[in-house]
Amino acid sequence: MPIQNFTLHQLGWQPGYAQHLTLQDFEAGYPARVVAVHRNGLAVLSARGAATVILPHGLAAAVEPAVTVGDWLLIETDAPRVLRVIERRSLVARIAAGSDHRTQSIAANLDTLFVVTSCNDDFNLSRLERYLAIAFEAGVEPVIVLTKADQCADVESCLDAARSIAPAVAVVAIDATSAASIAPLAAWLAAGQTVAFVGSSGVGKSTLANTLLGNAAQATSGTREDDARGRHTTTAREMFVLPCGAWVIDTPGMRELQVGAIEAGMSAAFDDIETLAAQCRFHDCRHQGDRDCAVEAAVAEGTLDDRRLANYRKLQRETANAARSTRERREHDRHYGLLNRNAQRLQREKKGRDY
Ligand SMILES: Nc1nc2c(ncn2[C@@H]2O[C@H](COP(=O)(O)OP(=O)(O)OP(=O)(O)O)[C@@H](O)[C@H]2O)c(=O)[nH]1
Ligand SMILES: [Mg+2]
Ligand SMILES: [Zn+2]
Repeated sequence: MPIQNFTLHQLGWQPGYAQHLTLQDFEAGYPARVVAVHRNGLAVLSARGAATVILPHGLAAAVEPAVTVGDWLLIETDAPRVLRVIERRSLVARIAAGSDHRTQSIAANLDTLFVVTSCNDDFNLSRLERYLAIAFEAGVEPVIVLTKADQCADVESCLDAARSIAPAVAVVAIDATSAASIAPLAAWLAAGQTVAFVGSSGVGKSTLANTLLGNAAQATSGTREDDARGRHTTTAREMFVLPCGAWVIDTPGMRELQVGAIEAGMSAAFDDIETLAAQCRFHDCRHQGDRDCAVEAAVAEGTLDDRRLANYRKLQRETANAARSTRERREHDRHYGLLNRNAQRLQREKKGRDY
């Protein structure tokens, strides 16, 4: 693809970002958007074109979760040096696989999160609820995309089921391999908009990205690897522009998507349960055999699905665990930071005595 110059507006810049910058910031540097994270640096695009920059250690350590695709940086005017990471408008994140419960960034500064699942094997309401809670927590509009509609005998019941868990969220069923079929997605793909695809491996995220790209360069060249079964699977994260001017972030399918401390996202995704909970007799009702529990009454009446309640409980537990781990890690870091500073002070005093 020829190197293209984009205006800030085309890159997705919005006036809100400037609120966090001073006049001095604009004199010292210019905004650039992270379009790929490589081992040897961050690929950025700005009104000046493409560049690769390295995030200084101090800056990297100060931004948590880490800088990711979609982030905006302020780059020094006369040198390819990052001055600061511009405050994010939104961040989609999860808890990294492994034990230490750190939050891992998926994509920053999105306008829309396409939650992709297929109408067949992958279709799972509890998984969809999990993604919706993450999108709401991030402050990003979710859209549920049901792929492989061409291989499903009863698309309508998939659509109805998806709508039943989130009445306010748009749901579209498509054949990701067909350009005509994906036309309904255009509503979220105006120039300068940034969207990401998330969902299990094999549901068709990259296929959809390629169909959106049409005859433009392949969305996935260089970012896919054949796995043991000869399938193509997305391995890297990058952002690319569609012919319509929208930016797309394709992500690798995640086998286990653990949620962080997403209290606000949970309230938005499960507002029906939280409204019911407000009517329970006891304000600390656990909705498990407690007296006069409005939530369990709704399950008994058949107005609330017990699958949905079980999933809500499960996600609440994950949220509480994540919040506790973050608290514990902060305390741990504070404690060791203090020990370290004391050790350094002792060393300095000792040195002073030696001379
Ligand atoms: N018939 C049909 N096939 C599809 C559709 N969407 C995806 N496929 C096929 O499903 C397979 C997997 O699609 P990918 O686009 O690689 O899936 P992915 O979500 O990017 O997977 P990961 O990168 O592993 O996360 C490919 O063989 C696609 O051709 C669809 O809507 N209809
Ligand atoms: Mg893929
Ligand atoms: Zn209750």
